[in-house]
Amino acid sequence: MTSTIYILNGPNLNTLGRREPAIYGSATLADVEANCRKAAEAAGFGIVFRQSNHEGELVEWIHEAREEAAAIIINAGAYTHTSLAIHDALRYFDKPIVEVHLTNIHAREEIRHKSLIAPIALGAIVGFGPQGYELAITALKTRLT
Ligand code: DHK
Repeated sequence: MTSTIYILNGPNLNTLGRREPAIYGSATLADVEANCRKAAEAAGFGIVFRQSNHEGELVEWIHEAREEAAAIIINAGAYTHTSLAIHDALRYFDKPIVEVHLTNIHAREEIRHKSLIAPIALGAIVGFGPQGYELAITALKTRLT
């Protein structure tokens, strides 16, 4: 079985470190990726780490992951709250999914409380900033080995 994890990031996460740092923090997406690479190496996983501002591209990557990945870690950004297309693609993935958010979406505006990913995820890690991605990798280590 493959030991690759796809780590997918949705819209605006390319601006991490510059966008509303009081909310999203000062780490950049490159920092998050570097931390993920370290954590994945320690856990014995390879990772594919990507970001897109386009819903359809995220859907295509989820389809690709069905063939290539043992699990998906996803921060779908605002699409978390709106995208039935991403929800449907993740249902078809049929392997463990961990939802990650930098912020505690439940403590923010009501529109962010609803996640279309949560009902089909193994679990969700929210509110721990970039560390959430590392916690997700650790959780998958337990689940997949
Ligand atoms: C990131 C975003 O871009 C928002 O649209 C979500 C999420 C929350 C985060 O906390 O990582 O509502």
